[in-house]
Amino acid sequence: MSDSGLGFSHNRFIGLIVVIGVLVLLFEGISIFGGNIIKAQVERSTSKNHPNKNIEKRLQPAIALSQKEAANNDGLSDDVVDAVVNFVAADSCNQVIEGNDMLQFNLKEMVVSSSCSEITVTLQHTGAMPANVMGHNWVLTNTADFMPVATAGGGAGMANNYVPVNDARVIAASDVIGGGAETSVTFSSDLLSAGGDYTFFCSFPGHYAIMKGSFVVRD
Ligand SMILES: [Cu+2]
Repeated sequence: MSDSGLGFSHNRFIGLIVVIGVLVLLFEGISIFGGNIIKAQVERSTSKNHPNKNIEKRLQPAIALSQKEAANNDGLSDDVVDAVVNFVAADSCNQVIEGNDMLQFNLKEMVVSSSCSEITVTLQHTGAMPANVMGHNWVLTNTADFMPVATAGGGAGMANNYVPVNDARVIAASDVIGGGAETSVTFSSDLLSAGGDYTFFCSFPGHYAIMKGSFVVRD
Protein backbone atom coordinates (compact mmCIF):
# COMPACT_ATOMS: atom_id res chain seq x y z
CA MET A 1 0.00 0.00 0.00
CA SER A 2 1.48 3.34 -1.06
CA ASP A 3 1.56 6.15 1.44
CA SER A 4 1.37 9.93 0.89
CA GLY A 5 3.27 10.48 4.08
CA LEU A 6 0.18 11.92 5.83
CA GLY A 7 -1.40 8.67 6.77
CA PHE A 8 -3.61 8.61 3.61
CA SER A 9 -3.27 6.51 0.56
CA HIS A 10 -2.12 8.43 -2.51
CA ASN A 11 -5.54 8.07 -4.18
CA ARG A 12 -7.42 9.23 -1.08
CA PHE A 13 -5.09 12.26 -0.87
CA ILE A 14 -5.84 13.23 -4.51
CA GLY A 15 -9.54 12.68 -3.81
CA LEU A 16 -9.42 14.93 -0.75
CA ILE A 17 -7.74 17.75 -2.77
CA VAL A 18 -10.43 17.47 -5.46
CA VAL A 19 -13.24 17.56 -2.85
CA ILE A 20 -11.72 20.62 -1.17
CA GLY A 21 -11.35 22.29 -4.59
CA VAL A 22 -14.97 21.60 -5.44
CA LEU A 23 -16.14 22.90 -2.05
CA VAL A 24 -14.09 26.12 -2.50
CA LEU A 25 -15.59 26.74 -5.97
CA LEU A 26 -19.09 25.95 -4.67
CA PHE A 27 -18.67 28.30 -1.72
CA GLU A 28 -17.35 31.05 -3.99
CA GLY A 29 -20.29 30.57 -6.34
CA ILE A 30 -22.76 30.83 -3.46
CA SER A 31 -20.98 33.97 -2.22
CA ILE A 32 -21.16 35.67 -5.61
CA PHE A 33 -24.79 34.64 -6.05
CA GLY A 34 -25.71 35.82 -2.55
CA GLY A 35 -23.69 38.98 -2.99
CA ASN A 36 -25.56 39.84 -6.18
CA ILE A 37 -28.89 39.35 -4.44
CA ILE A 38 -27.87 41.69 -1.65
CA LYS A 39 -26.42 44.20 -4.14
CA ALA A 40 -29.65 44.20 -6.12
CA GLN A 41 -31.67 44.78 -2.97
CA VAL A 42 -29.42 47.65 -2.00
CA GLU A 43 -29.82 49.20 -5.46
CA ARG A 44 -33.57 48.84 -5.28
CA SER A 45 -34.01 50.16 -1.78
CA THR A 46 -31.52 53.00 -1.84
CA SER A 47 -29.82 55.10 -4.45
CA LYS A 48 -26.52 54.88 -2.57
CA ASN A 49 -24.79 53.07 -5.43
CA HIS A 50 -26.15 55.56 -7.97
CA PRO A 51 -26.03 58.99 -6.39
CA ASN A 52 -27.52 60.68 -9.49
CA LYS A 53 -30.11 58.05 -10.33
CA ASN A 54 -33.11 59.50 -8.51
CA ILE A 55 -31.81 62.96 -7.81
CA GLU A 56 -34.80 64.77 -9.42
CA LYS A 57 -37.27 62.68 -7.47
CA ARG A 58 -35.45 63.33 -4.26
CA LEU A 59 -35.25 67.08 -4.92
CA GLN A 60 -38.81 67.46 -6.22
CA PRO A 61 -40.59 68.07 -2.91
CA ALA A 62 -38.10 70.80 -2.00
CA ILE A 63 -38.56 72.56 -5.37
CA ALA A 64 -42.36 72.28 -5.25
CA LEU A 65 -42.35 73.79 -1.79
CA SER A 66 -40.13 76.71 -2.78
CA GLN A 67 -42.33 77.52 -5.81
CA LYS A 68 -45.42 77.46 -3.66
CA GLU A 69 -43.75 79.63 -1.07
CA ALA A 70 -42.68 82.12 -3.72
CA ALA A 71 -46.25 82.31 -5.06
CA ASN A 72 -47.64 82.76 -1.57
CA ASN A 73 -45.04 85.33 -0.63
CA ASP A 74 -45.74 87.74 -3.45
CA GLY A 75 -49.44 86.89 -3.50
CA LEU A 76 -49.49 86.65 -7.31
CA SER A 77 -50.70 83.76 -9.43
CA ASP A 78 -48.36 82.29 -12.06
CA ASP A 79 -50.54 83.86 -14.78
CA VAL A 80 -50.08 87.31 -13.31
CA VAL A 81 -46.33 86.80 -12.89
CA ASP A 82 -46.07 85.70 -16.56
CA ALA A 83 -48.12 88.69 -17.69
CA VAL A 84 -45.89 91.10 -15.79
CA VAL A 85 -42.65 89.48 -16.94
CA ASN A 86 -43.74 89.41 -20.59
CA PHE A 87 -45.35 92.84 -20.61
CA VAL A 88 -44.38 95.20 -23.42
CA ALA A 89 -46.30 98.49 -23.28
CA ALA A 90 -46.56 99.08 -27.05
CA ASP A 91 -47.45 95.44 -27.80
CA SER A 92 -50.16 95.53 -25.16
CA CYS A 93 -52.30 97.88 -27.28
CA ASN A 94 -53.11 94.94 -29.53
CA GLN A 95 -54.60 92.03 -27.64
CA VAL A 96 -55.56 88.62 -29.00
CA ILE A 97 -57.85 86.29 -27.10
CA GLU A 98 -59.32 82.92 -28.02
CA GLY A 99 -62.66 81.34 -27.20
CA ASN A 100 -63.44 77.66 -27.75
CA ASP A 101 -66.31 75.14 -27.86
CA MET A 102 -65.88 74.38 -24.16
CA LEU A 103 -67.00 77.79 -22.92
CA GLN A 104 -63.46 78.98 -22.27
CA PHE A 105 -61.37 82.01 -23.00
CA ASN A 106 -57.65 81.21 -23.11
CA LEU A 107 -56.88 84.21 -20.87
CA LYS A 108 -57.95 84.99 -17.32
CA GLU A 109 -56.28 88.36 -17.41
CA MET A 110 -55.40 90.93 -20.04
CA VAL A 111 -52.91 93.70 -19.29
CA VAL A 112 -52.69 96.90 -21.34
CA SER A 113 -50.57 99.99 -20.92
CA SER A 114 -52.13 103.34 -20.00
CA SER A 115 -49.92 104.78 -22.77
CA CYS A 116 -52.16 103.14 -25.42
CA SER A 117 -54.43 105.77 -26.96
CA GLU A 118 -56.42 103.00 -28.63
CA ILE A 119 -56.71 99.34 -27.81
CA THR A 120 -57.64 96.64 -30.28
CA VAL A 121 -58.87 93.30 -29.04
CA THR A 122 -59.05 90.47 -31.56
CA LEU A 123 -61.28 87.55 -30.65
CA GLN A 124 -60.62 84.22 -32.34
CA HIS A 125 -63.15 81.40 -31.98
CA THR A 126 -61.00 78.27 -32.15
CA GLY A 127 -63.96 75.91 -31.91
CA ALA A 128 -66.24 74.49 -34.61
CA MET A 129 -69.73 75.15 -33.21
CA PRO A 130 -71.95 77.80 -34.85
CA ALA A 131 -72.59 81.25 -33.38
CA ASN A 132 -76.21 80.51 -32.42
CA VAL A 133 -75.12 77.53 -30.30
CA MET A 134 -71.65 78.43 -28.98
CA GLY A 135 -71.26 82.06 -29.98
CA HIS A 136 -68.72 84.25 -28.20
CA ASN A 137 -68.08 87.94 -28.02
CA TRP A 138 -65.74 90.12 -26.00
CA VAL A 139 -67.29 92.78 -23.79
CA LEU A 140 -65.53 95.17 -21.40
CA THR A 141 -67.09 96.99 -18.45
CA ASN A 142 -66.15 98.19 -15.01
CA THR A 143 -66.20 95.16 -12.73
CA ALA A 144 -69.11 96.69 -10.81
CA ASP A 145 -71.15 96.79 -14.05
CA PHE A 146 -70.18 93.34 -15.29
CA MET A 147 -73.09 91.32 -13.85
CA PRO A 148 -75.88 93.82 -14.66
CA VAL A 149 -74.57 94.35 -18.20
CA ALA A 150 -74.17 90.60 -18.77
CA THR A 151 -77.77 90.08 -17.66
CA ALA A 152 -79.06 92.95 -19.80
CA GLY A 153 -77.03 91.59 -22.72
CA GLY A 154 -78.91 88.30 -22.60
CA GLY A 155 -82.16 90.24 -23.07
CA ALA A 156 -80.76 92.28 -25.97
CA GLY A 157 -80.75 89.18 -28.17
CA MET A 158 -78.53 87.82 -30.91
CA ALA A 159 -79.51 90.67 -33.26
CA ASN A 160 -77.67 93.04 -30.89
CA ASN A 161 -74.81 90.62 -30.22
CA TYR A 162 -76.21 90.16 -26.70
CA VAL A 163 -75.07 93.67 -25.75
CA PRO A 164 -77.51 96.27 -24.38
CA VAL A 165 -77.99 99.01 -26.97
CA ASN A 166 -76.63 102.51 -26.20
CA ASP A 167 -75.54 101.46 -22.74
CA ALA A 168 -72.87 103.78 -21.36
CA ARG A 169 -71.64 101.02 -19.04
CA VAL A 170 -70.28 99.13 -22.06
CA ILE A 171 -66.71 100.30 -22.61
CA ALA A 172 -66.20 98.02 -25.61
CA ALA A 173 -67.99 95.08 -27.25
CA SER A 174 -67.30 92.90 -30.26
CA ASP A 175 -69.73 91.01 -32.47
CA VAL A 176 -70.75 87.47 -31.57
CA ILE A 177 -68.87 84.91 -33.68
CA GLY A 178 -68.99 81.15 -34.15
CA GLY A 179 -66.32 78.47 -34.57
CA GLY A 180 -63.48 79.31 -36.98
CA ALA A 181 -64.37 83.01 -37.11
CA GLU A 182 -62.46 86.04 -35.93
CA THR A 183 -63.56 89.55 -35.04
CA SER A 184 -61.99 92.58 -33.44
CA VAL A 185 -63.01 95.72 -31.62
CA THR A 186 -61.01 98.93 -31.30
CA PHE A 187 -61.79 101.41 -28.57
CA SER A 188 -60.36 104.54 -27.06
CA SER A 189 -58.55 104.35 -23.73
CA ASP A 190 -60.33 107.54 -22.61
CA LEU A 191 -62.78 105.49 -20.58
CA LEU A 192 -60.00 103.61 -18.82
CA SER A 193 -57.72 104.66 -16.00
CA ALA A 194 -54.62 103.00 -14.65
CA GLY A 195 -55.39 100.81 -11.68
CA GLY A 196 -59.12 100.72 -12.52
CA ASP A 197 -61.12 97.58 -11.88
CA TYR A 198 -62.36 96.19 -15.20
CA THR A 199 -63.78 92.86 -16.26
CA PHE A 200 -63.97 91.38 -19.75
CA PHE A 201 -66.50 88.67 -20.52
CA CYS A 202 -68.61 86.92 -23.12
CA SER A 203 -72.23 88.09 -22.93
CA PHE A 204 -73.70 85.14 -24.84
CA PRO A 205 -76.44 83.87 -22.47
CA GLY A 206 -75.00 81.64 -19.77
CA HIS A 207 -71.37 82.18 -20.73
CA TYR A 208 -70.34 85.11 -18.53
CA ALA A 209 -70.14 83.01 -15.36
CA ILE A 210 -67.17 81.14 -16.81
CA MET A 211 -65.96 83.25 -19.72
CA LYS A 212 -64.60 86.26 -17.87
CA GLY A 213 -61.36 87.74 -16.70
CA SER A 214 -59.79 90.86 -15.32
CA PHE A 215 -58.67 93.69 -17.55
CA VAL A 216 -55.72 95.55 -16.09
CA VAL A 217 -54.48 99.01 -17.13
CA ARG A 218 -50.88 99.57 -16.11
CA ASP A 219 -49.04 102.87 -15.78
CU1 LIG B 1 -69.32 82.79 -25.15
